[in-house]
Amino acid sequence: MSGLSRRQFLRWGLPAGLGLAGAAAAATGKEAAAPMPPGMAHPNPTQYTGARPVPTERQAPDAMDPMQILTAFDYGKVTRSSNGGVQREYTVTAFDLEIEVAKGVKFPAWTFNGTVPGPTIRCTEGDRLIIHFRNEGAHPHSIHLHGIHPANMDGVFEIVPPGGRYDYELTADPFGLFLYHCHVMPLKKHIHKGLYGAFIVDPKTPRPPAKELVMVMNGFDTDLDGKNEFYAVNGIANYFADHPIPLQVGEPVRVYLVNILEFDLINSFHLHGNVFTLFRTGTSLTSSEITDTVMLCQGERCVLEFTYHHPGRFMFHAHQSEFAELGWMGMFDVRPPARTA
Ligand SMILES: [Cu+2]
Repeated sequence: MSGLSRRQFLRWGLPAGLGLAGAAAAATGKEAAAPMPPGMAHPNPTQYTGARPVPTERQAPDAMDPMQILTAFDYGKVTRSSNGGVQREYTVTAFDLEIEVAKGVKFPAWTFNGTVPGPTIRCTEGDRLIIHFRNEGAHPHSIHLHGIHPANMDGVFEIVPPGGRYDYELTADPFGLFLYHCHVMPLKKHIHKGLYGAFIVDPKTPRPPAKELVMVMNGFDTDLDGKNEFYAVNGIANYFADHPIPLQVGEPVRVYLVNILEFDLINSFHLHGNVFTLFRTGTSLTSSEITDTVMLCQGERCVLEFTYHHPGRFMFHAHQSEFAELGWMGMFDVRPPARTA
């Protein structure tokens, strides 16, 4: 994190001696807040409350389902203004939840809406977005979105304490594949514990129709030694090896690929029996490359498009063999083309 540390934020933003509960009171105007550093004023009032976490709209699933995450898009609650503008409202709640990250292996995660990764937030460029964030976890958190937005919507300095709330308001810009994650220090802990998700901004003229899949590449340090014991796509090691993704010969497929893997410098995606058209970051509709392997550092994304020519089972996996062997491996089950009578 460049610029101000959280400690500096607390020092400048609050009367001396106040903790996070005090921060909450100050920000709600119950006590006079000290002046903010330049550029850190809040045109939109924060909703820190400082109250104890009270479960509200928790909708934790019974179990993590990477297949569901693969095709679930949260388009928010849509309202239209008189001039035809689209506003989308999302509710994202952070809370702590033990999840199963490999068969029989539990991990004490910090989640957005009860899954790791959190919901895939989706919209169209130019939409007005309001993300109602509630922190019902035991630690301070935030939502840092990638993309263009005002400084106080960046989720870096406006740290939301347990029991607190914050509304992120922004106009979706530009189109592309982005991500969001908590930006509270120590960052690698808040990310690796599970606070991240994909953020898709569609172009105004939609991409061509395709079967669309979200793959968030992640990992888990289950023994807290600063290294990952398990690697995964959408949160459970080897899930798509045990549950192949059904495709059809001739069917256009689009993968929104996000790398949020902590501790390891790079990650990758390799497709068997095929090549894909690569759109780095998804911010252009012109492809940069046709390949079968792409490498991403943490936070990088790309859109992949491909169509299978042959039926059968085809692997996809990290081309770091170690990652593949520790869970980052899946299968496509490509079925013959549907017969027409
Ligand atoms: Cu956090």
